[in-house]
Amino acid sequence: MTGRSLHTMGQQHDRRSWAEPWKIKMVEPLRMTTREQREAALREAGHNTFLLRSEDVYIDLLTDSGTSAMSDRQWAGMMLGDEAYAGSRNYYRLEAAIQRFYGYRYIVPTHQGRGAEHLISQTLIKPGDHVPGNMYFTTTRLHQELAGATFHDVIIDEAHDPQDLHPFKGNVDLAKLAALIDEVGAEKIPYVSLAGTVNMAGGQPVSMANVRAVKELCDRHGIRVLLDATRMVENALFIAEREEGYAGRSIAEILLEFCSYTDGAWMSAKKDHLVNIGGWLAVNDQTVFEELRNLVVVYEGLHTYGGMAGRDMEALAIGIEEAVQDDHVRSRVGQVRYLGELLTEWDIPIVQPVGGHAIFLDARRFYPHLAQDLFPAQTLAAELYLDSGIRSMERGIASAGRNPVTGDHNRPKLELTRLTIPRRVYTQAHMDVVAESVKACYDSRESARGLVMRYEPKYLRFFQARFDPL
Ligand code: P70
Repeated sequence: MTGRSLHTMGQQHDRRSWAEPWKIKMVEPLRMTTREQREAALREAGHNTFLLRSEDVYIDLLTDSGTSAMSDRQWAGMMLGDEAYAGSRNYYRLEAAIQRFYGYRYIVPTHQGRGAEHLISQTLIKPGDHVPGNMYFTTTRLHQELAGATFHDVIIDEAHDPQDLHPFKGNVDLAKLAALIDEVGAEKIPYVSLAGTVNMAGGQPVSMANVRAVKELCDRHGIRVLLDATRMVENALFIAEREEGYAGRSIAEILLEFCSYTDGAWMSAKKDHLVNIGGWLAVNDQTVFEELRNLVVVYEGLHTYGGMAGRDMEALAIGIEEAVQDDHVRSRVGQVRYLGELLTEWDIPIVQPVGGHAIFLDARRFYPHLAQDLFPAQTLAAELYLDSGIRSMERGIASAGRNPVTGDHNRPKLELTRLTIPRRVYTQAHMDVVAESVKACYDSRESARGLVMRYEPKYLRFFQARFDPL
């Protein structure tokens, strides 16, 4: 560790002193395990980190979804739950918060993101339709396919190259989108599925110029632009940092402008919004809203709770406001960047530039001796757990599933292991421990031998698949 010239978080933001904009009021003890215990736990979990018990995990970087720490205000809000079946006061607070910070007119609450994806897909997609998007997301694409659509990746090529330093690797390639419109016809495209940031590309942002251009192109063809707003707050910070004309603008202003170029959004509130459960859908078109509001009662619950308790909606309404505070977003993304800089300093292959919510280890370059069919990223997640009890997630060939027509594996260019940082949960010292464990795995990389899949479920196989070591 000698000779490292790291920027502190303060230096990253041109300030002399800087720290997390919160202090800790309640703690949850962590449990450390022995290597023997971890070997047994991993075997029992079929070498799949989704199947580990949380008790057997030391630092849990599986996901930033539902794992954030709520604030004292959010916990206080939990006591103000109005648990009326219909017309809960908390619903109206939630509706007002979404209207204020995202700018959409009509709101439908759901229990989490995929509930919203299900409703919007079933409402807008007809069998035989085509949905273009800036890289696939697992649940998003599955709901589009289940509704009868074919998904088309129209992200810029740079997004598929972990070493390309493009500042907005989440951007839509307008030529690819225009070519698809020409090929299948605008009437077969119910909407463009735009995500900010792009999870599977490494948490990479979309620029304001790009969303504006996508909107212009789509308006000419009468195609809607719908936003997966799950990590849009983080996207807004990258715009402030990297896009001309946005320096010094607040996260809230940028978020509102970005959303104004879209016709609606779905949200997994378990990320940006600092709650353990929740989601929503929002649109500006009243007819679409009425269909969504009708369908929500079939699958989620009445349209004033959509699967959430009143107290959940209150914590969410408060979380939305906390999520757009500039200091919070800088601290959150700054912590991810700090871990990224440590690993970069040690020449460990990660996706660059570092994205908003996670570090993505590049398992192809980590394990150049492993063929993709031996699940290098899954192997790395297992090795990291064995080394230190840190839990990460595969985002490679296992996550990509199979081609619905040919039945063969989808083989994505990106074969990544994700270290996802929950919001307001871990300290910088935890980040140091994580970096040291990744380094230990990197130093012993030649001994990794890969995995074979012994059990494969039909849907979203990565959640429940089981593997054997080779
Ligand atoms: C993650 C979580 C969820 C998610 C997302 C984006 C960009 C929609 C959703 C769905 C949880 C997850 C989901 C599938 C595989 C692994 C992990 N992402 N859009 O960890 O929202 O989970 O609330 O139904 O990232 O990245 P929800």
